[in-house]
Amino acid sequence: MNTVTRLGGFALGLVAVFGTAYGVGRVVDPGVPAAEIRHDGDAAHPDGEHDEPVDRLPGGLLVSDRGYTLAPVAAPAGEFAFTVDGPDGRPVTSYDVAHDKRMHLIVARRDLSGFRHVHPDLTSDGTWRVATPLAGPGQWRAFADFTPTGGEPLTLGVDVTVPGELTERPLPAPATSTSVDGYTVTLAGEPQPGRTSPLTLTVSRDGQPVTDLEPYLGAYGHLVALRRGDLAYLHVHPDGTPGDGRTRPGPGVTFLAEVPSAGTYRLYLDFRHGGAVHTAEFTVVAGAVTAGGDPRPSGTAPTGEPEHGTPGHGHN
Ligand SMILES: [Cu+2]
Repeated sequence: MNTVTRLGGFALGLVAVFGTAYGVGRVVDPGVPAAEIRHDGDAAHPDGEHDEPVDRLPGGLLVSDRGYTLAPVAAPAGEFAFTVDGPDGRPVTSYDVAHDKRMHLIVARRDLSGFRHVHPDLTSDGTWRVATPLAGPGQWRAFADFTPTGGEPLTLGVDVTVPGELTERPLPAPATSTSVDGYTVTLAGEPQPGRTSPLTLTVSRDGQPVTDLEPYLGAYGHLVALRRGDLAYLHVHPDGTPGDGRTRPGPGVTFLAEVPSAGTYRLYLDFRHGGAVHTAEFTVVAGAVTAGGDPRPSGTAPTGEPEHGTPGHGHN
């Protein structure tokens, strides 16, 4: 291969990278409908009844959105504190209850380890306080999931560094079964890029199905999904609620997950049994996968990851 050809190949590679970057930029632009994610049901409403975009960007990627800003504040050792500053620049003091709480604080390290889901207390000046869920050194992402009274539901995210010796934890391989606190939890269903798909998590203990799960946050489980690479925080809705006459307290709990792109995700299921909350974690891959294990961009949404080693890109 001569130099000109090699340069040509290099230029093509650059085009591919910039093409991807442009795709990401379009996702960020709130005015571009290409990145809108719609519920499956929209196809059944040609009258336009549900034409409003459900989401323009996954949650948790922004520290400030729609006039609201997540702001950590100084706190005593062992405590984590923050405010949500509203459009007037002052801490918000009035919130709506969603999933049984006015504020859900989720934290995870950037390597997707250390997940915790806690519920801070609001003081009258608008400061949320909680015993710190940041369990040790690392680069953490903190997500505040809330609905300001009179506003829309929001998930804002902010990076928090806990100094100390950092140990990077490798992401566990994809699996459909995991153990936590003596329970075995299995996962059925595959997230599909660009649309809503059901995921069912089934809980057993000592080989016996658990059929007396206790309600937690208005459901028989609470599922959070974070995308590897940027920790996008995904909307996952329980399919059915306790007392609705059809939803049973286990062993299976079904969620409807909206996955915005092909890629690797970490799922965190909080469920309550025996008076305690347990968290089962899974690594899942959405979309087609290459032999090397890297997800390929799907036709429905950009992954934000340039492909390497693809034939024709001239990297030889
Ligand atoms: Cu919560």
